[in-house]
Amino acid sequence: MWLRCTSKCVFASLSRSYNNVLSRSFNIAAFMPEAAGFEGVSDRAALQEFSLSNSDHFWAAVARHRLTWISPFHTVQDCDLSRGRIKWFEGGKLNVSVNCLDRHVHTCPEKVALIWERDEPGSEVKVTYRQLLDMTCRLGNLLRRRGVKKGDCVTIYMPPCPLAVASMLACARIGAAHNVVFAGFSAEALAERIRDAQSSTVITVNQGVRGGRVIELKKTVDTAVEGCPSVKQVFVAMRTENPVVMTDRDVSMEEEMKLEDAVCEPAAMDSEDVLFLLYTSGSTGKPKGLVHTQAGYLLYALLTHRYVFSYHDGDVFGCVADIGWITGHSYSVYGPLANGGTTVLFESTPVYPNPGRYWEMVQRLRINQFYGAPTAIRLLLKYGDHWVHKYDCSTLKTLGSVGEPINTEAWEWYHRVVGDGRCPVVDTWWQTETGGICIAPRPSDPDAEIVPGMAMRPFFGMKPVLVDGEGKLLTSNNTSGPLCLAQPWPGMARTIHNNHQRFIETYCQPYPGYFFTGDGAHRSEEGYYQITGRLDDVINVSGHRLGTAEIEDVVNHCPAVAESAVIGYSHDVKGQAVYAFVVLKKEVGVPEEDLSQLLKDMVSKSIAKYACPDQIQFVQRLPKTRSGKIMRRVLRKVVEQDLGGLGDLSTLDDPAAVQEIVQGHQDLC
Ligand code: 6R9
Repeated sequence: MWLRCTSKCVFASLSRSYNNVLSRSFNIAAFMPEAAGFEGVSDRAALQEFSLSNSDHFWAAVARHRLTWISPFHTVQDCDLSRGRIKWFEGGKLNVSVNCLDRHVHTCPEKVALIWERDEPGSEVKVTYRQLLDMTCRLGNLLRRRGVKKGDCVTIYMPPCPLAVASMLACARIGAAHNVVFAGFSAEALAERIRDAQSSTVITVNQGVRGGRVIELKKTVDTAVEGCPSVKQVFVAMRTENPVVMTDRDVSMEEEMKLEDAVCEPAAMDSEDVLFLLYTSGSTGKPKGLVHTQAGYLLYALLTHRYVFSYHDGDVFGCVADIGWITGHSYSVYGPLANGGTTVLFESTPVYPNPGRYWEMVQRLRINQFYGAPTAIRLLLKYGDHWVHKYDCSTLKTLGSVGEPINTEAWEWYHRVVGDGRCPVVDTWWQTETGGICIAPRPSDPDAEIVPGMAMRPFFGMKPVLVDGEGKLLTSNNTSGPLCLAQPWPGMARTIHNNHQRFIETYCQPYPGYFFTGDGAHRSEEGYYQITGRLDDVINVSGHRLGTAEIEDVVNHCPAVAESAVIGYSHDVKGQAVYAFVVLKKEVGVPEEDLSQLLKDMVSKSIAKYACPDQIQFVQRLPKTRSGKIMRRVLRKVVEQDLGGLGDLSTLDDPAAVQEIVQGHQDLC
């Protein structure tokens, strides 16, 4: 006993002095040059502490150092979370495209900015900073000449490609906001987003190419704009050589760009002018157009990109998310370009032409940081290790995961097989609303522990908190609750387009004084965070957010349907899949199988393919409370086959409804 105690003490004191040596040899100014001016900060832990207790000082120093300003800001921040007022770097003027392009063109014009990994492996296209600036300026001039003004919002419906990035940056150059809509969304979903954003200009491509298939994107835009009187012009870039029908409204983008000047005066934008809208699902049927502004967003994207992934100059960054999602915005486009990095735009799928695609690409492009979604990792691990081992992935240094919880099996495989046990896996938690990564295992000491499946530690300046049902702070560890962010940060969304009240109600009012994320989390004994999932009616299919109400809205539009309830249930590849309970009107006279197919088609057509229910169960009635609310928790338990966990059914209006549903579910299985 005595011996054990002594040896433990000896070990502890040895490791203390070893740590002292480490922290003495750690050069904080090399790690973060701004920190040289932070009093008493000599290691990462102190830097983290400083970023919270001297938040304004921290963000001001970083903003001055990392961004190129046209004129300096006078106020670091003016935020009141309880009232939904969020302002950063007021008084400052800058241009985001200058920060992403011009300043790197001055120092290294021939450096590769984008590697466009096209659908066909081996056909990648490299675009230098000089070339990307040229494209952006020509397009900026074209937009200006065709009447797009500062403050307008341009909708972009394109797959990941250099012209899509140039479109985003051209908007930023002339002070227009962009609204990128994921090119997998249907015409109806696109139209809804164009209308809400009031865009008069849409940018698209003639066709997309993905997984060896051609996708008629221009046709989808044609259908969408029929229902959008605001649209005056559609710019069409040529992704394939196949001509498409062009109307008076359509503009041949590349041809017109050739006629434009390659110099485009950047607009001087206020820090708080809108940079982009990005629509995401909430718990009602109507998607929310989250608004991000110029300086704060860019600063947060570039800082998280550099520190979470330990991105170094010269590295090739491979984020395989589509540019239609926030991950593509922050980590395929804005973060890497603001850092002067080389970033990959991935057009294909993880299994095209075979399940070795990612790793063959890592080898061919010499990717150093790979950032992807758990759903793809779960899919690939099923195909076996040999698809990874065929390729040389030794360039990899960091592996990132985003979009949904990563289960231990997928995490271990990613770490052991893809990363060869050498690369830290950073499970990054964040949202469209947060603009950039909020909780992740890094930055921290390179040898600091990483627990599989845990997002772990807050980023600089971030203060996650857990609250109880009444909104009281849960201060101890080993506890779970709704996850809130207690301190404003520059990257956060400022509002919901045209609906600030909804912004306040969704994020600011549930727990006054805090930003409510909609997720639940667990804080471990050691103080590490693990995300447990959504607390609202949002489900996560293959890392894509979907509101159950959005799907119900579509299903309920079918004349045969009386009402419906949609829930998410766990799926071993997609994370969650969609399950719809549908009550039909009397005497429909159509076989259920046909109706089931019809409803699936309706959802694909109205939203997107990934929103399609995997299971549709027709029921006589839904379980409801006496006040008429659908008891989704009961439906979830039935689908999870956890009949013992149905919980309190005393408020249930008609207990027979549950029995019927249980029986129907068993028949379906
Ligand atoms: C970046 C992004 C956000 C929602 C978020 C949460 C889930 C994202 C996660 C994660 C567990 C992670 N989510 N990252 N859950 N672990 N590492 O995905 O943005 O599309 O807005 O989705 O995704 O539920 O609230 P977005």
